[in-house]
Amino acid sequence: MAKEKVLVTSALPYANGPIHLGHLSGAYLPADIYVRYKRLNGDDVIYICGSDEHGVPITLTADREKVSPQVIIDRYHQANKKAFERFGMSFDNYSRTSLSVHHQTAKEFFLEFYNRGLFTEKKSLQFFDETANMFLPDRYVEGTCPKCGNTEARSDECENCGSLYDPSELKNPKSKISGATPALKETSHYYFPLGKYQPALEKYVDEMNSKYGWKENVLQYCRGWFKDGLKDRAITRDLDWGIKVPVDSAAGKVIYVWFEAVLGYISSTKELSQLKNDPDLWKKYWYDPKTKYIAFIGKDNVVFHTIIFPAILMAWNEGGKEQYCLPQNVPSNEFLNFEGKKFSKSRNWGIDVDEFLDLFPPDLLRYTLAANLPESRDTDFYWKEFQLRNNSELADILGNFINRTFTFVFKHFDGKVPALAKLEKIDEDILKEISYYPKRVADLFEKFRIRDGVNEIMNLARDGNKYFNDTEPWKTIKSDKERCGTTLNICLQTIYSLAELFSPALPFSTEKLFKMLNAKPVRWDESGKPQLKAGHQLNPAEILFPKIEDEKIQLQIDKLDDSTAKQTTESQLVSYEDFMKIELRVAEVIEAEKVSKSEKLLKLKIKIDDTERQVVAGIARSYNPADLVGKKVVIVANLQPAKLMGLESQGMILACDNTEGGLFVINVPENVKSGTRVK
Ligand code: B3M
Ligand code: ZN
Repeated sequence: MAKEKVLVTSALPYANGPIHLGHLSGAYLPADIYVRYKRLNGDDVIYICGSDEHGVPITLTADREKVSPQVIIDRYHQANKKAFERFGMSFDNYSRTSLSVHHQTAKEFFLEFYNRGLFTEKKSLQFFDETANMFLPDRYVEGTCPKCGNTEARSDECENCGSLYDPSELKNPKSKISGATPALKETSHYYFPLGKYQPALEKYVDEMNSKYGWKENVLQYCRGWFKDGLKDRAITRDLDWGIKVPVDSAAGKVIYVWFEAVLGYISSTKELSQLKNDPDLWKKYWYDPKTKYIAFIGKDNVVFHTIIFPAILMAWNEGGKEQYCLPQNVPSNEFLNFEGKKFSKSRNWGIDVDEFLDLFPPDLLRYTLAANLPESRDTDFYWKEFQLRNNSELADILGNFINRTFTFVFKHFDGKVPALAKLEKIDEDILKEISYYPKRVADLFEKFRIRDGVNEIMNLARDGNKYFNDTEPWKTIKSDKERCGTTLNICLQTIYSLAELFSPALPFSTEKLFKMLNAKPVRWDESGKPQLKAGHQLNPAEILFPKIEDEKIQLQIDKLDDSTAKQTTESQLVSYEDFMKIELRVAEVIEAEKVSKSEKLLKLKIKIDDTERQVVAGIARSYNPADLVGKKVVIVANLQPAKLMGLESQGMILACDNTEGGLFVINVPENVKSGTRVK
């Protein structure tokens, strides 16, 4: 295929919190796999992203933490940039919208339109918080969506049904600052004439779809908005934080975050030009009508990328100056949920990328997410599935095939690629199969069916294992060494292809695999042909995908339960009287033994003053029963008795867990007598 010039962007994440797995699945991992594949394909690709650092999500977080927005964006820009790196995101540039190059770009667009008289200035009623003495744009207000009834809708946008409306239409509005019902107060804003562009936008969407096949979910959204009729959109806001409106009469107003954030793709490319000392680099992509521009996003961002951003670019292009290219495709993913529920920072449900990568290598996560991308419907991350994907696919299929082949070649052929002798049908069949793979996977990747592409590659590893089994090298090594060599040669060629095909999804492991093969990647379409010459020296194998033990996964699942329990208690304050109802007492352990069939539980006999009781405690992983005897602990003495694994527990021992999941009792000083009340 001819070399393409490809510009790829992923939605700019707000720098107001850590990146979690849901983000990765939505707009980042699929884009990274696509970009890495395109690079191997020999296409001319740049991959652009950065932090979105303006708008109400940032100021709300800052308000909540009582710090300035600058503190928030500095913290999360750095943290997210680093997390993306650890995850193996191969951005050519990760910029931030607080940079002056971005402010200038946004102002340039604004002024161009302003000077051309494109905007209208309109008075409208906006929510206003009397106590905080400020206007409440966007997410500062929550209420019920006038279209779908979602009770967590924002002042003029509903995440649930994707509709946009006028603030005065929102039902039951509440201020996020004071909780009060906000007043509507008159203010004046500049409006972008979106309605004027509707015919051109409809034509654009139709044309792109018929040429490049847009995803059904994206088309549905677009058709919905077109049907409702596009309305003019206010593109300024009454806020302190953001890009000041570059017009004297608009003091105290900033450019609406969505108007400027999408321009962040352009300014991030400009920054890349500066960094590379190639001032015109960005123009080579943005101003070339042949550029294939692909914008990866999550489904909540569709309207901004298929309607608002193209309209802004069309409006610019009408000025007759340079012509920006518009997105050719907008692969938008549905959502990834976590263990059956939505990710939620406030409800402590989910896991951040950084936390995850402290526990497991990035490729395991990349594979699990890639194999289950929410491309056509919402999907879920489950810890058990993560373990299964690693243990029974990466380890048992891919890893096992690589390992048994390498072991055999090192044992019987000195780690050198054996020669090919006469081919049998089974050999020709698999060689043919391998040769189809690069195109088969490329066709899927080109259609943004990244999940299917990645799952397809694992089928080649399955084929490899089957071929190894069917050709029985452990037998032929004794009966016909030449035949044995031939089949192992073919196994190694298969592994080479796997290394190349998997490299976009598993960049870290395949880098190691190429080292083991003592070889480099070739162009994508070449990777289906045998690449390893007879006699080529390999490097010793290492285990690429160790199995994950049940306990390590259980620990994560247990943690989830803990955090849900924590939320309910943390959210309610208790009175002193209520606290005093809980009778905490020092007790001495006099007997301790393991509860059979339980890894967690110990049965203890304890003494409070002179009375003895039986307590069952979940501390077996952290203590030897014998070491507990004679130890003083704190116990909730007036807890209703409960049965645990059939054993009565008359009270509960206070203990705290550490990050590794150990549970440790609270230490009581030596000189405190058993029975003493703890307050
Ligand atoms: N920051 C929304 C988000 O992080 C927004 C995307 C901007 S793309 C230009 O979900
Ligand atoms: Zn709605």
